Amino acid sequence: MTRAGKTALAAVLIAFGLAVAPAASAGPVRADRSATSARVTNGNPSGPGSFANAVQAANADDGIGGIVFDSGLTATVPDSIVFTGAQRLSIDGNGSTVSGAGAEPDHTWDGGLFVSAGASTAISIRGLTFADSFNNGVAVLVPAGQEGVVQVTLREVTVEAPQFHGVLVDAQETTGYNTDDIPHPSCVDPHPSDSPASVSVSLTDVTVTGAGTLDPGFDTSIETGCPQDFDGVRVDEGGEGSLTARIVGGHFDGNLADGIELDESQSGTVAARVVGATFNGNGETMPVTYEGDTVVDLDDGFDIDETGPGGLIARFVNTEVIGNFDEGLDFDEAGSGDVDALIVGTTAEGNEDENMKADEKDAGDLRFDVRSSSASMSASQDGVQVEEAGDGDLVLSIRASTMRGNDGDGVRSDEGDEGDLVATVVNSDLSGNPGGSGTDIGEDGEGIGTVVITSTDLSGNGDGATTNDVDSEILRNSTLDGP
Ligand SMILES: [Ca+2]
Ligand SMILES: [Ca+2]
Ligand SMILES: [Ca+2]
Ligand SMILES: [Ca+2]
Repeated sequence: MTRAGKTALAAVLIAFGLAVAPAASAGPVRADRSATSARVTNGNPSGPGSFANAVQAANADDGIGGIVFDSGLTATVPDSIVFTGAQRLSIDGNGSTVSGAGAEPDHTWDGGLFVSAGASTAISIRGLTFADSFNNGVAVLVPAGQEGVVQVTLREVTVEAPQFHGVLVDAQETTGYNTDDIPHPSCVDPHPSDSPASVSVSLTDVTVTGAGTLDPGFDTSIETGCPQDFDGVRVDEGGEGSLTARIVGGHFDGNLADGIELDESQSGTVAARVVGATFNGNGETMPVTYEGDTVVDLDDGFDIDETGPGGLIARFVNTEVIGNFDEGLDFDEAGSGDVDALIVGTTAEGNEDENMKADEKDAGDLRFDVRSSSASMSASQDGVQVEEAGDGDLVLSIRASTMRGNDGDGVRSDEGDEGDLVATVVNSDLSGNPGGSGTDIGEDGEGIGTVVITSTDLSGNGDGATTNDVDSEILRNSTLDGP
């Protein structure tokens, strides 16, 4: 990239609050200056110089704040390696690999090739590949009662084909690792702890592929009673506290459930900032038996679920979300709080359900702003679908974007209950959605609905521009008819 290009990109990132801040909260965690490091000098499963030995040393001595691999090692890991210390820990892989290949697969998912299960508030890993885990790739299990911010920083980390999640950060008393739609009664979370802590995850040039590569020798849903909901990256935050995820670069492709799922419950906000990453081909989860029925609950490219007081903030820039088996981007907010989504330069195409979807419930507004992006070719749903319910307004803006060839509408928007609607579409191509409308925009309950569509192609749709209870619709320089 040219200097001018970098400057322009930096300006964009700063404008959207995505700049890479030098502050400690965003950068890689460094061990205390006084801390010492343990070295990994061979790939043995145990003994002097092994990865297991280095972690055991850190468990025994909180003065050890770093683990440094020699370069080019492949370390054999037959069982979960668990860090139990409370100190900040930084692992530098120097391009080495830890591998669970050949190990006996686990049947519960609170382990991994590296697990932090103590009270450490900063885990940082760089330059390391986690291959063929018998469990999760990397897991951070936040203990009950943890306070402050638990920061997980991964840089140039690859996770390939773990049996369960690629990266799991669990700080939530979930009812189990259920899929969104199946609260399986017999599914028990192996780590059922909420904590007051917030969780902050920073992933830079991280690749997670093939999460949920299950052992063919047993059926997880039968063994555990749980659906097979294993994501590339899964972050569960419960109790007080918020969830922040910052993702720069990287690939989260071909995972069994979601590419990334962020799940925030009780009080607190969730904020996701994503630049230049891919979330492609995720969500081909397997059928499970639930109440006698076979249920297939397919999953998304990027899924954010927020409940309780607090809002949902999403910033996606220059990102690909293609060919996922459920939605591409799926944002759900409930309880008080707003949804504030800004999507720029992003291609969300060819997903089975909506390419981009936001669902805001209860008190709070929904703002959904799409610029220079594509949400085309949804196989069974709308290109963009946003729904606001309860008190609050809906502000939808589509600029210089393309929503073509979807099975449903190009853009569908529903404002419900009290609150106003303002929808603006400018310089966009919402043509060729023959089974639906170019725009289908409704305002229900009390409130005023305003739609302004300017310089937009609405041709080749089943209906050009559909409105429901909207007070005023203005079409300027736009094409409604024609093939
Ligand atoms: Ca929370
Ligand atoms: Ca909320
Ligand atoms: Ca609302
Ligand atoms: Ca209304």
